[in-house]
Amino acid sequence: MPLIAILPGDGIGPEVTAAARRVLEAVASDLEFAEAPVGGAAYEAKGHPLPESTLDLARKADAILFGAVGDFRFDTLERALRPEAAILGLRKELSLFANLRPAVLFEGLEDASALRPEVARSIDLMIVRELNGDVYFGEKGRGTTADGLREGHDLMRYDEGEVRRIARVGFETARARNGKLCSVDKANVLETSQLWRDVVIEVAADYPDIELSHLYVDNAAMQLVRDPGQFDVIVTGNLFGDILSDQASMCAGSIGMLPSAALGADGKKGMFEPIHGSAPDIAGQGKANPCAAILSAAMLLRYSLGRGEAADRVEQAVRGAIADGARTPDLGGSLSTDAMAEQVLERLG
Ligand code: GGG
Repeated sequence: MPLIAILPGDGIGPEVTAAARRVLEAVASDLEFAEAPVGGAAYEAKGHPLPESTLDLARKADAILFGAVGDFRFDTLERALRPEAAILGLRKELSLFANLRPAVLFEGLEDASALRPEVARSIDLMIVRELNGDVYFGEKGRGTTADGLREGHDLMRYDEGEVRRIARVGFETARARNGKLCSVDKANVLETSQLWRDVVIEVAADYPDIELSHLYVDNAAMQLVRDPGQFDVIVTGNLFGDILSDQASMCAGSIGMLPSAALGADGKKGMFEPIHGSAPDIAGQGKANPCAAILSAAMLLRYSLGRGEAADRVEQAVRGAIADGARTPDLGGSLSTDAMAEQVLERLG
């Protein structure tokens, strides 16, 4: 019986993971679920955002369904105790280095997109974001300058092994899609990005069938809104991928629509979560869009459990609900989180 760890987290995390769990239960009757606190909820309950018991569950589970972490109430805590430390800790502890973030405009969402409808319609891309390196994990600190000014720093760092393994995921993902890979960096300014580009070009020798291009991140951000149809797969670092995927989500209608999978070397065991955060301003009001969490559950079925057919059913049910006009407030509608989940469940047949 596959064990699914549910880590709901903070804010709207519990609402959207509950909806996604209902969908998983509807398409797979043989799953075992175990829930554990994470983020601010875990800090409040156990004094740490990623308690050992939560990490143990995550280690032994076949897959993790994660909600969201973050709450302004914990803004004054030291970094290691803030809710966000949990998500970084899980990714690092479980060596989940490859983050797949699909951005697709579903039929009917042209009006919700930040782009003109004819441009929005061309969005169908996959962002492959590196998750274990970059400024998120480089040496950090605070100090004082010689002039007595307060100083802060986060080291941006990658080694060639880290770049090579994510580049391979990028090329393999492009091979499974439409054969185009765009590597995004800032190689005109950053040493890490020059290394990134060198290594991506080396790896490209093993993928002569893939059309490789390079863009600086500022240009990539601009191209995403100008002509998103030019992108098939984007491979990029941790920070750039975090920012570009939020941008891509608004091109696709709402940040409430984008799921993600964080995978390790086997491409199987993973942590699946909506790309959105905890949105404490709307928590507990039934206003959150559960689609990103439900689509993350579909990715869990596909990657961790190898159940492509069930994953297709879930994705079709979300597409169907959206095409038929089901809308939460972020999409300009008034359906509650649960009512949106019902629309999806009804279409699972
Ligand atoms: N579900 C995504 C989430 O909770 N995001 C909050 C967060 O800490 N994000 C940092 C990141 O994704 O690197």
